Amino acid sequence: MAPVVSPRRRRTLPLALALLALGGSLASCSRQRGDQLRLGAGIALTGNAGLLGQDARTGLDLARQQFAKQAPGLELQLEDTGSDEAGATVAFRRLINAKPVAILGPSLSQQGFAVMPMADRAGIPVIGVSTTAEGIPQIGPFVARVASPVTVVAPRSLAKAVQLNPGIRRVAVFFAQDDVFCTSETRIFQRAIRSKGLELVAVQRTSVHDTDFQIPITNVLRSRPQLVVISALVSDGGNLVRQLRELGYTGPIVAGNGLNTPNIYPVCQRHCDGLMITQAYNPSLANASNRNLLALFRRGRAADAVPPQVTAQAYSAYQVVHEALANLKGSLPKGTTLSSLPLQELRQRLLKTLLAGTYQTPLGELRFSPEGEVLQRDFSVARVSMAADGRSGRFVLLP
Ligand code: 1QQ
Repeated sequence: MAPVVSPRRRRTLPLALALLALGGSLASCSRQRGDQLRLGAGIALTGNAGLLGQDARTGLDLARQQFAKQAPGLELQLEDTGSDEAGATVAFRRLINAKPVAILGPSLSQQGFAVMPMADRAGIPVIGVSTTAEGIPQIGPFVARVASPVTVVAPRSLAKAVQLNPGIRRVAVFFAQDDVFCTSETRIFQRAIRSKGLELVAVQRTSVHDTDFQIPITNVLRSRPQLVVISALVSDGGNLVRQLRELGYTGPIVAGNGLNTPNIYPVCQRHCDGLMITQAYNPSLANASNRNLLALFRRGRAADAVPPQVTAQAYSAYQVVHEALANLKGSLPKGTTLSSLPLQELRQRLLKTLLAGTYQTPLGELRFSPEGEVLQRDFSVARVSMAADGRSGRFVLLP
């Protein structure tokens, strides 16, 4: 018996069939173009480093908007790593199982040494967005980063502080001993202090979990430092800065990359004023990529709002992967799609193409060493300038 078709269904059936056919041909068309690839990202959205990871999330989101209409299409899978190794391990396991073409992240070097080897062993290119400790690219052949290392970054803020305060002789250092980025950064700071002939009058260990610094600060202030240099993360570092000022320290403070976010404002408030921090991002850079980032960032914000460094780094990481995939696609024989390559081969060729490329990003021109270390040219040093109410501030780039 013929199926009973209601008059309404009879009218809509041909249309439905036509749409189905069109959908099918569109699907096979997009498969043919090979344009839908998965990009993983493991970022600290919660915990102590969440305040830095939020900046990265903004950058990834803006890059996704910017490149949404350009081939190849990337589907971004973002996982929260939390701020420790255990959270990062869960997030990276999930990402690896999702079979991405590459993974961006994690936020902290401390997490990177735990999870980058996982991606490396799986043969997945993993691009550090904000991991600046020494040794990250050396983790394995599939590991690279867009964040310039402490060896390049840290000495600049110290040199600027000394240039602006030529009378300085006595320097005290604080560092969080339970974070590998902090121990790496303080090593570079301390080397730079000694090489300038300055006296290291105190080296004080703290923890990223500390909130009360009264005792270590009291000990350090006894050594009468004329400059304080801090390697810590956002919450502990911000509290340390605030308590240093509350306990009477009035000299200059150099802070490391762990405090490099406007999200420190609610933590150290008016006491953030004057902090000196090296910047791998200059918002006034006049290239097309930075103009795009600024325009996207300013939508729904003040017309002169500027993205934090980590936002620009995350945006750049996404851009580099996107452009490397586009370059790779261009090198394939006509008619060959990226997704027609076996996934492992695609990842290997992506890595090779990525490391060989030159990219005009919001961080300026980026290239990579064969080992995956980023080669960046442009840096500056910012001085944090807080409004009188202690709520808002700016990172003012020093000449
Ligand atoms: C690192 C860092 C972080 C503090 C930046 C988010 O530089 O862990 O290497």
